[in-house]
Amino acid sequence: MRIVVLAGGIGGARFLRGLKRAVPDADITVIGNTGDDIHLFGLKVCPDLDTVMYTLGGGINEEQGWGRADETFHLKEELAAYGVGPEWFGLGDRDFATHIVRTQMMGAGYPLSAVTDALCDRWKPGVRLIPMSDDRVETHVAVEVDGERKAVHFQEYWVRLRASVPAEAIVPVGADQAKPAPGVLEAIAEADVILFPPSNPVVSIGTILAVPGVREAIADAGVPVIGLSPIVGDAPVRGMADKVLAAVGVESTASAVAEHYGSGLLDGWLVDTVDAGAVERVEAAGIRCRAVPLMMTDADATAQMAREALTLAEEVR
Ligand code: GDP
Ligand code: FO1
Ligand code: CA
Repeated sequence: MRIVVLAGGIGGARFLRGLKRAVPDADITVIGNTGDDIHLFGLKVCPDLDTVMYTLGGGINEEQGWGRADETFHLKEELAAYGVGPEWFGLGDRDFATHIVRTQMMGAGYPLSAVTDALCDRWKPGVRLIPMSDDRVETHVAVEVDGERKAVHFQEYWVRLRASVPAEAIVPVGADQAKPAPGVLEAIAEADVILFPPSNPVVSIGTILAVPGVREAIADAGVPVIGLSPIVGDAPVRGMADKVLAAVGVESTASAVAEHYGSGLLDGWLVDTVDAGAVERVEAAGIRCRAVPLMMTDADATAQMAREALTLAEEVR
């Protein structure tokens, strides 16, 4: 079975671990969000690609959900001693090596997709990980600080400002000019099923869908497209999805997120059992819906979520 998954960072990566456990023989292609990417200290950092790669490759900091296990921060401290920031972004010594290799290869002319392949040669995530695009896309957030409206990088909004000011608009800068990376449209066209894990609907999956051609390819693939809600009990399980959903005029409920994707894209939607009351509204929007446990508390629970998504895919096929 060929499965295509559109993934952000932690939510996508943890779901993928469950999917691999549920269907060990499946051929899984992950289309990763690169809108979170940021250039720091002259290096290109790709948080969501790295979170997927480290999580599936066994190098992730499990408690934190991002960054490397067994990490130290000597390099960051030395940079700070020179007064070189930003100090608000926590790049560890082990993680730095990934960004150095990536930046060096890109400087030598390799596209991000080829670099990601090379990094995955080490981590062996057991999936094919492709960035959504080789072209630079950066998500910016329009905010009002002290009466002044300005745009900040998504990482600055989330990591430095901790999403403490309302987001007024989300702009995937460069997305309209970006081309899908080699293999993205092919994988979608050849898929037997397409999954939206419980990733952020705006700044993870929304950004991938903003790359021209991706949304159309999914809608035209003619195979079941099944999503899992990242909103449980009218709030994100973690992160700032509520803030960025508000910025695009969508309420933070499992049913509103399904309607935001729409029946033109989604065939099936899983909500958590606490949101069973949302099933009727989602089905009224033309999307088949089931309520099942959606908390990724451990590997077994997450594998069961993946099985439920594949079962729903067979129901709508
Ligand atoms: P990020 O890039 O690290 O923010 O990760 P993603 O975009 O892939 O996923 C973020 C989303 O995952 C958030 O909106 C969370 O609400 C959601 N999430 C995290 N853990 C869980 C979980 O256990 N269950 C569900 N249903 N959603 C989760
Ligand atoms: N998240 C934080 O909350 N604080 C950090 O200092 C931080 C550093 C960081 C470094 C590398 C990396 O791959 C991820 C990192 N993250 C950090 C996570 C990441 O910025 C976010 O979880 C996602 O991009 C949110 O979608
Ligand atoms: Ca992210």
